[in-house]
Amino acid sequence: MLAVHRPVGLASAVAGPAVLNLRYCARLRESDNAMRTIFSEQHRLRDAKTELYGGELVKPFERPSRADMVVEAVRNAKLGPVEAPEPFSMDPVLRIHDADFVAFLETAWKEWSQTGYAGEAMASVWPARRMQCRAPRFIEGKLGYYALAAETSISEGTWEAAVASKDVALTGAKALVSGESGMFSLCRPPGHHAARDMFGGYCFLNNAAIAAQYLLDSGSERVAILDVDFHHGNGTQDIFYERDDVLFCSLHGDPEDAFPHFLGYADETGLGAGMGFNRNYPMPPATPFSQWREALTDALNHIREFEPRYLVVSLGVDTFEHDPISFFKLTTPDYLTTGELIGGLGIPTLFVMEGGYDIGEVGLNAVNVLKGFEA
Ligand code: SP5
Ligand code: ZN
Repeated sequence: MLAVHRPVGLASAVAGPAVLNLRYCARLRESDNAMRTIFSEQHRLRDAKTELYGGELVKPFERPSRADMVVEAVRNAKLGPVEAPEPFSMDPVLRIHDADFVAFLETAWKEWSQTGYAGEAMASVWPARRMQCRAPRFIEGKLGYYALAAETSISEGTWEAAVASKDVALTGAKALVSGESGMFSLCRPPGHHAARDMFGGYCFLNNAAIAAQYLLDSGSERVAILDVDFHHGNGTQDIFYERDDVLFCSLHGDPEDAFPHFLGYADETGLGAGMGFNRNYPMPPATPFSQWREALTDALNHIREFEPRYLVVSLGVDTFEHDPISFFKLTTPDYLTTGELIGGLGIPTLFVMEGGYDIGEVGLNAVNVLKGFEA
């Protein structure tokens, strides 16, 4: 059980007759325990028609109904209030992402639509080995320069949704600074694959990294990031790889077998000042919860030793046994246990939504982590 520091306006509540006071107290206690969810309807602006999957263009796995299912599950579970984000400036984004990359994301759809191509904006050419790594003028070249994978197309509204998503993350982070012990930023599109100058893996702006930096900039010395999405959080790792103020721990499918394939090995432990502040737990196909939980326990021990002021959890539930693009075997009750284990740290925690593609179960699985955390 975490201590709750949320300031509540008691003054007006205690003014009425005694019987009312009692009811008010009960309600206050209830909402004190409740976790607040930040959610933006703007997520729907990210509604790409195509994803490159298995050599075909398919309807994207990362689709609007995901977030709608999660917010519905939050409401059904009476987890707590669902609130809209407040708008932040681009400053916190520019603490993490390069200005030229941000400018590219902002104008990519417009530039692409001016070419007259029929489809959505997709990378098809890269600065591969022994070629020049510089951004060319034409959008087709720029896409390859800034993309880390081809599956993620940029569509109309993608930028606007990504901006709203980082506001969702930042609003949650700000509430932690105000004394909340647990917050849920229901971000969509997700963020953990996005590096300072690359998009891909359904991610554009790295919501978790932006929130973590905001927490540091609010005056905290150390922040830990725990990434439990099925995929390695390559973007987050890359962003903090040479730093000792952010401990990054990621549990994921072995990159030998799983996206993003080119980062996430166990021997990536940090560089320079960041040496020892990056920990990867790659795991093989069909990994069951018993094994995954051992990795989680080890990561949590390292986080405890690090003594962070805040914890950011990149919460993907694509570790689920029936996830259509992943290969772990977690079950719905396992997410309750996961939340309990994370809550056992007693560190103020921001949950940032990442992946999870079993549309029918993504809501319950995500909410179970949050319920477990609060238990
Ligand atoms: C945020 C997040 O979860 N992004 C994941 C992006 C994964 N995109 C590439 C998926 C390639 C899937 N190949 C799966 C083979 C399954 N048979
Ligand atoms: Zn994922």
